[in-house]
Amino acid sequence: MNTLIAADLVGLDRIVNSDPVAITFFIGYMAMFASAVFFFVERSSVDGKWKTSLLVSGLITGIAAVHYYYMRDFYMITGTSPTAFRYVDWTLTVPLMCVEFYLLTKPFGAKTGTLTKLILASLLMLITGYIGETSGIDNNIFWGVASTIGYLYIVYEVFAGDVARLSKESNSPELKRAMFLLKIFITLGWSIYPIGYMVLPGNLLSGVFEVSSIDLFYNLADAINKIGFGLVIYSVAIAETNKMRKVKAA
Ligand SMILES: *C/C=C(C)/C=C/C=C(C)/C=C/C1=C(C)CCCC1(C)C
Repeated sequence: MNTLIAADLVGLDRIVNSDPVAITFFIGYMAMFASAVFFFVERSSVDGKWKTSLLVSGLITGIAAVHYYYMRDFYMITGTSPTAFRYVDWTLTVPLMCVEFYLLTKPFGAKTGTLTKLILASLLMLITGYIGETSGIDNNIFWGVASTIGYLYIVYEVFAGDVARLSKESNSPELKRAMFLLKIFITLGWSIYPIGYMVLPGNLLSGVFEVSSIDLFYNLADAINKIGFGLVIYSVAIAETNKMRKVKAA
């Protein structure tokens, strides 16, 4: 068979023809996969409770890698957004990011109630977001606003609620720095998603970008937030591990 025809069948022509959306799916998949391997392997370099945090980072990027594998193929074959895969991915990975916050603040008395509130808010955000993306042009602003309420609640918890209060009680500068960076991810990094959502027909940015650019926003945001978030956790885990080892050695 002629190789061009074969490439055409699996949609590889989109990459050959430098379709930016296809390329970001391709790179996104490799980046998530490589990060998952990194976090799993690095578990052995950190102590005790930090192993769980790195395990969760590995799961977040690993689950995303599997979804990107399917989303990439879906996009290359159909040329449309893999919305259902996207939301299944987020429904698994966003609650796991809430678990990361819980694990960080647990030594200072975080309760599972806080974790439950964060997870419920993220489910509100994602379920209404999914309805908004799939229910057509008339309602997507309404559902987008509903989703934003869930999002703002998470921002509130991290800046002024339980998570903020508990991390203030820590006397570790490393943990405080990590919390500061995670707040930036939640406010700036996560805000890329609603901006992407607004390119949908009938929404505030429709017409400014092509509809397919929603996946450019989402792919970029996922890489920043899932991998970046994991690296922040990794750096505090390494710093705290080294500190403990020095104390033990002295
Ligand atoms: C790894 C995946 C992450 C961190 C996904 C985060 C997703 C959001 C913060 C999505 C937010 C949305 C809104 C705030 C309003 C419009 C609909 C959404 C779902 C795109």
